[in-house]
Amino acid sequence: MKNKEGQQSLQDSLTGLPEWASERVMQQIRQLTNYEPAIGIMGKTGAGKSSLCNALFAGEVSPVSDVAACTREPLRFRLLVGDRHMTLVDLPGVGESGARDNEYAALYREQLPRLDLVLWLIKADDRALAVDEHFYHQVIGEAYRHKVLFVISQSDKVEPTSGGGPLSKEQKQNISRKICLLHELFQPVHPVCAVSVRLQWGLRVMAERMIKCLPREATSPVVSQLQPSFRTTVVREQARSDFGETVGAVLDSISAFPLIPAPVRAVIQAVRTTVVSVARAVWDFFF
Ligand SMILES: Nc1nc2c(ncn2[C@@H]2O[C@H](COP(=O)(O)OP(=O)(O)OP(=O)(O)O)[C@@H](O)[C@H]2O)c(=O)[nH]1
Ligand SMILES: [Mg+2]
Repeated sequence: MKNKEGQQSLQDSLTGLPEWASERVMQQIRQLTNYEPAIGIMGKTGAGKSSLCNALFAGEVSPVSDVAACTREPLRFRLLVGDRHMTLVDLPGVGESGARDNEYAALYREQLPRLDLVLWLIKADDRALAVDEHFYHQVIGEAYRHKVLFVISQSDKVEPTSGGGPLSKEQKQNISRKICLLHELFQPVHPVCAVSVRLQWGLRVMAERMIKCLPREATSPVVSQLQPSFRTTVVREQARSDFGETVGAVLDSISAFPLIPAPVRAVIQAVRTTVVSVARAVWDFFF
């Protein structure tokens, strides 16, 4: 219902365009509002992948294991919030022994192009980072590094551990050191985050970072999958602005068609600002 209202407002902002052009714009907007995002999760077994997903996203995501590795092959989970879907892909490999780089490289080459983002978890008290480093450099490769967001998980396990209370000043200092260390080792494209699901610490900042790292067409659909407490103003405004930009880009791409008549191109360019502000205004109807 709301969705229809949003579509009608956008449709109205396109009057003046020939029907074929406005149809085309509306079709691409419908694609944007129905986009199903996909996020990959990596990290050694027990890093806290399932726990983090359950904490961030609304609805049950995947079983949390206390003992043995329960994630071997890429496991796909489809989340449903309202009438929107998102896919989470639990990716295997990091920390496994044996020379299986080629096998994993093939698997990742197949998975990575389809993922909007990869969350790579490193447990706060894990010091065996050579394995992660090796995997990052040998298997992920240059082409996909911009899709990786490193997350230090279980930050409450950083020394000196206290026993369940909030993080001490010393722990926070050691977390900062760990963040610096990861920057040195991986030279990541995006800044490293740190969280503790147990203490519900760092999650809001992490969610904001994640939204910033996503491709523009994926931000709004991911925001609608977040737990309500992480749909902060910052997150929502970023998504709203990204949605406006993607709608603007739709108009630009049509106006760049080689055979488009000059007067039509002029109309498209003239309505662009209005259409983008309408898209921003009706964002809440869609997401
Ligand atoms: N102290 C603490 N424990 C945590 C935290 N997050 C997860 N855990 C615990 O760590 C263990 C492993 O968590 P999972 O979420 O199952 O880890 P996983 O990476 O999904 O593990 P696999 O599926 O086996 O690869 C569980 O016992 C969790 O309860 C945290 O922030 N702090
Ligand atoms: Mg798991």
